Amino acid sequence: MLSRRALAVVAGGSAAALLAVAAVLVAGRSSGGGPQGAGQDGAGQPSATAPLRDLAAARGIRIGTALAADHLTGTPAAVAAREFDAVTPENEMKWERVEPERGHYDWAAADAVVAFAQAHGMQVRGHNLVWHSQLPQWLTTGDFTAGELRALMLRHVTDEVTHFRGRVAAWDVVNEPFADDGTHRAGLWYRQLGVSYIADAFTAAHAADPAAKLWLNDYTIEGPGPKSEAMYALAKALKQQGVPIDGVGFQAHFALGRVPAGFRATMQRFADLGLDVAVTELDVRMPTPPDGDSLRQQAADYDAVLRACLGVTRCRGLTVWGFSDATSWVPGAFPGQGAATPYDAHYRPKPAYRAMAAALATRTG
Ligand code: 9MR
Repeated sequence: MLSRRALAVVAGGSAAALLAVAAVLVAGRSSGGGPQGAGQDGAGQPSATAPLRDLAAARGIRIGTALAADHLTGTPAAVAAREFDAVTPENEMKWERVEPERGHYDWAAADAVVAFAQAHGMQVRGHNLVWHSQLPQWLTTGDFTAGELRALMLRHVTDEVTHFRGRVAAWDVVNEPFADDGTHRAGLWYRQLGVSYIADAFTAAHAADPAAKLWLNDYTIEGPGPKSEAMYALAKALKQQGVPIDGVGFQAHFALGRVPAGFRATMQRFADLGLDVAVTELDVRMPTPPDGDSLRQQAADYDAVLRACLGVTRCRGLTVWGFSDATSWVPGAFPGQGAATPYDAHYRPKPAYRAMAAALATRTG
Protein backbone atom coordinates (compact mmCIF):
# COMPACT_ATOMS: atom_id res chain seq x y z
CA MET A 1 0.00 0.00 0.00
CA LEU A 2 1.45 3.36 -0.97
CA SER A 3 0.96 6.49 1.08
CA ARG A 4 -0.89 9.52 -0.22
CA ARG A 5 2.41 11.33 -0.48
CA ALA A 6 4.04 8.45 -2.32
CA LEU A 7 1.18 8.34 -4.77
CA ALA A 8 1.51 12.06 -5.32
CA VAL A 9 5.21 11.65 -6.05
CA VAL A 10 4.57 8.80 -8.46
CA ALA A 11 1.73 10.71 -10.10
CA GLY A 12 4.18 13.56 -10.44
CA GLY A 13 6.34 11.40 -12.66
CA SER A 14 8.77 9.77 -10.24
CA ALA A 15 8.19 6.20 -11.26
CA ALA A 16 11.85 5.56 -10.50
CA ALA A 17 11.10 6.25 -6.87
CA LEU A 18 8.35 3.64 -6.87
CA LEU A 19 10.71 1.14 -8.43
CA ALA A 20 13.22 1.97 -5.73
CA VAL A 21 10.70 1.08 -3.05
CA ALA A 22 9.91 -2.17 -4.80
CA ALA A 23 13.63 -2.90 -4.98
CA VAL A 24 14.20 -2.30 -1.31
CA LEU A 25 11.24 -4.40 -0.30
CA VAL A 26 12.61 -7.27 -2.33
CA ALA A 27 16.11 -6.69 -0.96
CA GLY A 28 14.70 -6.57 2.55
CA ARG A 29 13.46 -10.14 2.22
CA SER A 30 16.85 -11.46 1.16
CA SER A 31 20.18 -11.33 2.95
CA GLY A 32 22.08 -10.09 -0.07
CA GLY A 33 22.57 -6.62 -1.41
CA GLY A 34 25.09 -4.13 -2.67
CA PRO A 35 28.29 -3.04 -1.00
CA GLN A 36 26.64 -0.18 0.92
CA GLY A 37 24.02 -1.16 3.45
CA ALA A 38 24.27 -4.80 2.50
CA GLY A 39 23.80 -7.81 4.72
CA GLN A 40 22.57 -7.95 8.29
CA ASP A 41 23.40 -5.52 11.04
CA GLY A 42 24.03 -6.37 14.66
CA ALA A 43 20.30 -6.36 15.38
CA GLY A 44 19.69 -8.88 12.61
CA GLN A 45 17.57 -6.47 10.61
CA PRO A 46 17.28 -7.01 6.89
CA SER A 47 19.08 -4.31 4.98
CA ALA A 48 18.09 -2.08 2.12
CA THR A 49 20.03 -1.47 -1.04
CA ALA A 50 18.29 1.53 -2.59
CA PRO A 51 19.76 4.94 -1.73
CA LEU A 52 17.96 6.79 1.03
CA ARG A 53 17.05 9.61 -1.34
CA ASP A 54 15.10 7.29 -3.63
CA LEU A 55 13.28 5.74 -0.70
CA ALA A 56 12.53 9.17 0.76
CA ALA A 57 11.22 10.51 -2.55
CA ALA A 58 8.75 7.64 -2.66
CA ARG A 59 7.46 8.79 0.75
CA GLY A 60 7.19 12.43 -0.30
CA ILE A 61 9.99 13.77 1.89
CA ARG A 62 13.57 14.85 1.38
CA ILE A 63 16.51 13.30 3.15
CA GLY A 64 19.35 15.71 3.72
CA THR A 65 22.76 16.08 5.26
CA ALA A 66 24.91 18.87 6.53
CA LEU A 67 27.90 19.14 4.25
CA ALA A 68 31.12 21.12 4.54
CA ALA A 69 33.01 22.64 1.63
CA ASP A 70 36.05 20.47 2.39
CA HIS A 71 34.02 17.29 1.88
CA LEU A 72 33.08 17.78 -1.73
CA THR A 73 35.50 15.23 -3.17
CA GLY A 74 36.31 11.56 -2.70
CA THR A 75 34.29 9.17 -0.57
CA PRO A 76 32.35 11.79 1.43
CA ALA A 77 31.17 13.44 -1.77
CA ALA A 78 30.25 10.13 -3.39
CA VAL A 79 28.20 9.00 -0.39
CA ALA A 80 26.51 12.38 0.00
CA ALA A 81 25.49 12.56 -3.63
CA ARG A 82 24.27 8.99 -3.74
CA GLU A 83 22.24 8.95 -0.53
CA PHE A 84 20.89 12.46 0.03
CA ASP A 85 18.74 14.87 -1.95
CA ALA A 86 19.13 17.89 0.31
CA VAL A 87 22.17 19.72 1.64
CA THR A 88 22.66 22.18 4.47
CA PRO A 89 26.08 23.89 4.37
CA GLU A 90 27.43 23.15 7.84
CA ASN A 91 29.21 26.46 8.44
CA GLU A 92 29.75 28.06 5.05
CA MET A 93 26.74 30.40 5.04
CA LYS A 94 27.17 31.69 8.58
CA TRP A 95 27.77 35.38 9.09
CA GLU A 96 31.44 35.11 10.17
CA ARG A 97 32.17 33.12 7.02
CA VAL A 98 30.34 35.15 4.40
CA GLU A 99 30.93 38.66 5.78
CA PRO A 100 34.23 38.43 7.66
CA GLU A 101 34.75 42.15 7.12
CA ARG A 102 31.99 44.69 7.16
CA GLY A 103 30.46 44.95 3.72
CA HIS A 104 32.97 42.53 2.15
CA TYR A 105 31.48 39.20 1.24
CA ASP A 106 33.24 35.92 0.58
CA TRP A 107 30.82 33.49 -1.00
CA ALA A 108 33.40 31.02 -2.33
CA ALA A 109 32.91 28.16 0.13
CA ALA A 110 29.12 28.49 0.21
CA ASP A 111 28.99 28.71 -3.58
CA ALA A 112 31.03 25.51 -3.79
CA VAL A 113 28.56 23.60 -1.62
CA VAL A 114 25.62 24.98 -3.58
CA ALA A 115 27.26 24.05 -6.91
CA PHE A 116 27.84 20.52 -5.63
CA ALA A 117 24.21 20.27 -4.58
CA GLN A 118 22.98 21.53 -7.94
CA ALA A 119 25.24 19.12 -9.81
CA HIS A 120 23.69 16.23 -7.92
CA GLY A 121 20.05 17.26 -7.85
CA MET A 122 20.09 18.15 -4.15
CA GLN A 123 18.00 20.94 -2.65
CA VAL A 124 19.84 23.52 -0.54
CA ARG A 125 18.76 24.63 2.89
CA GLY A 126 20.46 27.92 3.72
CA HIS A 127 21.86 28.00 7.24
CA ASN A 128 21.60 30.59 8.58
CA LEU A 129 20.83 34.30 8.39
CA VAL A 130 20.42 35.61 11.95
CA TRP A 131 21.94 33.78 14.91
CA HIS A 132 23.68 34.74 18.14
CA SER A 133 26.71 32.58 17.33
CA GLN A 134 29.47 32.52 14.71
CA LEU A 135 29.22 36.26 14.18
CA PRO A 136 32.26 38.19 12.94
CA GLN A 137 34.24 40.16 15.48
CA TRP A 138 33.66 43.46 13.75
CA LEU A 139 29.96 42.97 14.46
CA THR A 140 30.13 41.75 18.06
CA THR A 141 32.68 44.35 19.20
CA GLY A 142 31.49 47.18 17.00
CA ASP A 143 29.60 49.13 19.67
CA PHE A 144 26.76 49.90 17.27
CA THR A 145 23.58 51.70 18.16
CA ALA A 146 20.33 49.76 17.88
CA GLY A 147 19.51 51.61 14.68
CA GLU A 148 22.87 50.77 13.15
CA LEU A 149 22.56 47.12 14.16
CA ARG A 150 19.11 46.81 12.66
CA ALA A 151 20.38 48.31 9.41
CA LEU A 152 23.38 45.95 9.39
CA MET A 153 21.15 42.94 9.99
CA LEU A 154 18.69 43.90 7.27
CA ARG A 155 21.46 44.54 4.79
CA HIS A 156 23.17 41.24 5.58
CA VAL A 157 19.92 39.30 5.20
CA THR A 158 19.09 41.08 1.97
CA ASP A 159 22.55 40.61 0.47
CA GLU A 160 22.85 36.93 1.38
CA VAL A 161 19.38 35.93 0.23
CA THR A 162 19.83 37.93 -2.95
CA HIS A 163 23.17 36.26 -3.68
CA PHE A 164 21.59 32.80 -3.47
CA ARG A 165 18.20 33.69 -4.98
CA GLY A 166 16.89 30.79 -7.01
CA ARG A 167 19.55 28.42 -5.64
CA VAL A 168 18.50 28.12 -2.00
CA ALA A 169 15.05 26.63 -1.54
CA ALA A 170 14.68 27.28 2.18
CA TRP A 171 16.42 29.46 4.76
CA ASP A 172 16.89 29.11 8.48
CA VAL A 173 16.16 32.81 8.84
CA VAL A 174 16.40 32.96 12.63
CA ASN A 175 18.35 30.23 14.37
CA GLU A 176 18.05 29.30 18.05
CA PRO A 177 16.12 32.33 19.34
CA PHE A 178 15.38 30.81 22.75
CA ALA A 179 17.26 29.85 25.90
CA ASP A 180 16.48 26.53 27.58
CA ASP A 181 14.02 28.15 29.99
CA GLY A 182 11.96 29.53 27.12
CA THR A 183 13.05 33.13 27.49
CA HIS A 184 14.47 34.91 24.46
CA ARG A 185 18.14 34.14 24.20
CA ALA A 186 20.08 37.17 25.40
CA GLY A 187 22.30 37.31 22.33
CA LEU A 188 23.33 40.37 20.38
CA TRP A 189 20.08 40.69 18.45
CA TYR A 190 17.60 40.37 21.26
CA ARG A 191 19.67 42.49 23.63
CA GLN A 192 19.95 45.35 21.19
CA LEU A 193 16.76 45.11 19.15
CA GLY A 194 14.24 43.22 21.26
CA VAL A 195 11.90 40.67 19.74
CA SER A 196 11.24 42.80 16.65
CA TYR A 197 14.47 41.53 15.04
CA ILE A 198 12.74 38.25 14.25
CA ALA A 199 9.86 39.59 12.15
CA ASP A 200 12.19 42.11 10.53
CA ALA A 201 14.58 39.37 9.41
CA PHE A 202 11.76 37.33 7.87
CA THR A 203 10.34 40.34 6.07
CA ALA A 204 13.72 41.25 4.60
CA ALA A 205 14.41 37.66 3.49
CA HIS A 206 11.02 37.43 1.81
CA ALA A 207 11.56 40.68 -0.05
CA ALA A 208 14.93 39.44 -1.34
CA ASP A 209 13.59 36.08 -2.58
CA PRO A 210 9.80 35.72 -2.47
CA ALA A 211 10.08 32.09 -3.63
CA ALA A 212 12.33 30.91 -0.81
CA LYS A 213 10.71 29.13 2.13
CA LEU A 214 11.51 30.83 5.42
CA TRP A 215 12.02 28.94 8.67
CA LEU A 216 12.63 29.27 12.37
CA ASN A 217 15.04 26.63 13.68
CA ASP A 218 15.96 25.48 17.20
CA TYR A 219 16.86 22.54 19.47
CA THR A 220 15.19 21.14 22.59
CA ILE A 221 11.80 22.00 21.13
CA GLU A 222 11.02 18.41 20.08
CA GLY A 223 9.06 17.47 23.19
CA PRO A 224 7.01 19.31 25.79
CA GLY A 225 8.83 21.98 27.76
CA PRO A 226 9.29 25.72 28.15
CA LYS A 227 11.44 26.13 25.06
CA SER A 228 9.01 24.27 22.83
CA GLU A 229 6.13 26.33 24.25
CA ALA A 230 8.04 29.53 23.58
CA MET A 231 8.72 28.50 20.00
CA TYR A 232 5.08 27.57 19.51
CA ALA A 233 3.91 30.93 20.84
CA LEU A 234 6.39 32.76 18.61
CA ALA A 235 5.44 30.81 15.49
CA LYS A 236 1.75 31.38 16.19
CA ALA A 237 2.25 35.10 16.74
CA LEU A 238 4.29 35.51 13.57
CA LYS A 239 1.61 33.71 11.56
CA GLN A 240 -1.12 35.85 13.09
CA GLN A 241 0.84 39.02 12.30
CA GLY A 242 1.19 38.00 8.67
CA VAL A 243 4.96 37.66 8.88
CA PRO A 244 6.18 35.54 5.94
CA ILE A 245 7.13 32.39 7.85
CA ASP A 246 6.77 28.98 6.21
CA GLY A 247 8.12 26.49 8.69
CA VAL A 248 9.69 25.47 11.96
CA GLY A 249 12.79 23.27 12.01
CA PHE A 250 13.44 20.82 14.83
CA GLN A 251 17.17 20.34 15.07
CA ALA A 252 16.98 17.03 16.94
CA HIS A 253 20.44 16.84 18.50
CA PHE A 254 19.71 13.93 20.83
CA ALA A 255 21.55 11.88 23.41
CA LEU A 256 21.21 8.11 23.07
CA GLY A 257 17.76 6.86 24.02
CA ARG A 258 16.41 10.38 24.54
CA VAL A 259 14.13 10.96 21.56
CA PRO A 260 11.03 12.53 23.16
CA ALA A 261 8.04 10.22 22.90
CA GLY A 262 5.93 13.21 21.91
CA PHE A 263 8.07 14.34 18.98
CA ARG A 264 5.50 13.46 16.36
CA ALA A 265 2.70 15.14 18.33
CA THR A 266 4.85 18.23 18.79
CA MET A 267 5.51 18.52 15.06
CA GLN A 268 1.82 17.99 14.35
CA ARG A 269 0.91 20.79 16.76
CA PHE A 270 3.17 23.21 14.90
CA ALA A 271 1.91 21.95 11.54
CA ASP A 272 -1.63 22.70 12.71
CA LEU A 273 -0.64 26.37 12.81
CA GLY A 274 -0.42 26.17 9.03
CA LEU A 275 3.34 25.71 8.99
CA ASP A 276 5.67 23.16 7.46
CA VAL A 277 7.94 21.25 9.82
CA ALA A 278 11.19 19.34 9.31
CA VAL A 279 13.91 17.56 11.23
CA THR A 280 16.89 19.76 10.41
CA GLU A 281 20.02 18.59 12.27
CA LEU A 282 19.52 15.04 13.52
CA ASP A 283 22.26 13.22 15.37
CA VAL A 284 22.28 10.81 18.32
CA ARG A 285 25.41 10.97 20.44
CA MET A 286 26.65 8.25 22.74
CA PRO A 287 29.66 7.46 24.92
CA THR A 288 32.50 6.20 22.75
CA PRO A 289 33.47 3.66 21.68
CA PRO A 290 30.08 2.32 20.66
CA ASP A 291 29.09 -1.31 21.22
CA GLY A 292 26.36 -3.54 19.84
CA ASP A 293 23.79 -2.35 22.38
CA SER A 294 24.43 1.34 21.86
CA LEU A 295 24.36 0.98 18.08
CA ARG A 296 21.06 -0.89 18.32
CA GLN A 297 19.58 1.81 20.56
CA GLN A 298 20.85 4.45 18.15
CA ALA A 299 19.16 2.66 15.27
CA ALA A 300 15.91 2.67 17.25
CA ASP A 301 16.33 6.39 17.87
CA TYR A 302 16.89 7.18 14.18
CA ASP A 303 13.91 5.01 13.35
CA ALA A 304 11.72 6.87 15.87
CA VAL A 305 12.70 10.28 14.51
CA LEU A 306 12.12 9.30 10.91
CA ARG A 307 8.75 7.75 11.72
CA ALA A 308 7.76 10.89 13.61
CA CYS A 309 8.40 12.89 10.45
CA LEU A 310 6.65 10.38 8.21
CA GLY A 311 3.66 10.56 10.54
CA VAL A 312 3.12 14.27 9.94
CA THR A 313 1.89 15.22 6.48
CA ARG A 314 3.55 18.64 6.64
CA CYS A 315 6.95 17.21 7.66
CA ARG A 316 8.99 18.02 4.57
CA GLY A 317 12.11 16.08 5.37
CA LEU A 318 14.85 14.92 7.67
CA THR A 319 18.42 16.20 7.60
CA VAL A 320 21.27 14.58 9.51
CA TRP A 321 23.95 16.88 10.91
CA GLY A 322 26.75 15.22 9.01
CA PHE A 323 26.38 11.64 7.86
CA SER A 324 29.73 10.22 9.00
CA ASP A 325 31.35 9.85 12.40
CA ALA A 326 34.54 10.97 10.64
CA THR A 327 33.36 14.57 10.47
CA SER A 328 30.66 15.05 13.11
CA TRP A 329 30.83 18.09 15.40
CA VAL A 330 29.87 15.98 18.44
CA PRO A 331 33.26 14.76 19.78
CA GLY A 332 34.55 18.33 19.71
CA ALA A 333 31.62 19.60 21.73
CA PHE A 334 30.95 16.62 24.05
CA PRO A 335 34.23 15.08 25.25
CA GLY A 336 33.95 11.29 25.48
CA GLN A 337 30.92 11.19 23.21
CA GLY A 338 30.48 10.73 19.49
CA ALA A 339 29.48 8.04 16.99
CA ALA A 340 26.40 10.18 16.46
CA THR A 341 25.77 9.75 12.73
CA PRO A 342 24.47 6.94 10.47
CA TYR A 343 27.93 6.10 9.01
CA ASP A 344 31.05 5.16 10.92
CA ALA A 345 34.36 6.98 10.59
CA HIS A 346 35.27 4.80 7.59
CA TYR A 347 32.05 5.68 5.76
CA ARG A 348 30.50 2.29 6.42
CA PRO A 349 26.76 2.33 7.10
CA LYS A 350 25.79 1.66 10.71
CA PRO A 351 22.58 0.11 12.04
CA ALA A 352 21.14 3.63 12.17
CA TYR A 353 21.51 3.88 8.39
CA ARG A 354 19.74 0.58 7.88
CA ALA A 355 17.01 1.60 10.31
CA MET A 356 16.32 4.71 8.24
CA ALA A 357 16.24 2.75 5.00
CA ALA A 358 13.87 0.23 6.53
CA ALA A 359 11.60 2.92 7.99
CA LEU A 360 11.39 4.60 4.60
CA ALA A 361 10.72 1.34 2.82
CA THR A 362 7.99 -0.03 5.06
CA ARG A 363 4.61 1.27 6.11
CA THR A 364 4.09 0.07 9.62
CA GLY A 365 3.19 3.50 10.93
O1 9MR B 1 28.46 21.64 13.10
C1 9MR B 1 28.82 22.99 13.36
C2 9MR B 1 30.22 23.06 13.89
O2 9MR B 1 31.13 22.68 12.88
C3 9MR B 1 30.53 24.45 14.40
O3 9MR B 1 31.79 24.45 15.02
C4 9MR B 1 29.45 24.87 15.36
C5 9MR B 1 29.69 26.27 15.87
O4 9MR B 1 28.67 26.69 16.74
O5 9MR B 1 28.18 24.83 14.71
C6 9MR B 1 27.83 23.54 14.37
O6 9MR B 1 26.53 23.50 13.83
C7 9MR B 1 25.49 23.94 14.70
C8 9MR B 1 24.43 24.56 13.83
O7 9MR B 1 24.96 25.57 13.04
C9 9MR B 1 23.26 25.10 14.66
N1 9MR B 1 22.74 24.08 15.54
C10 9MR B 1 23.71 23.36 16.36
C11 9MR B 1 24.83 22.79 15.47
C12 9MR B 1 25.81 21.98 16.29
O8 9MR B 1 26.47 22.78 17.20
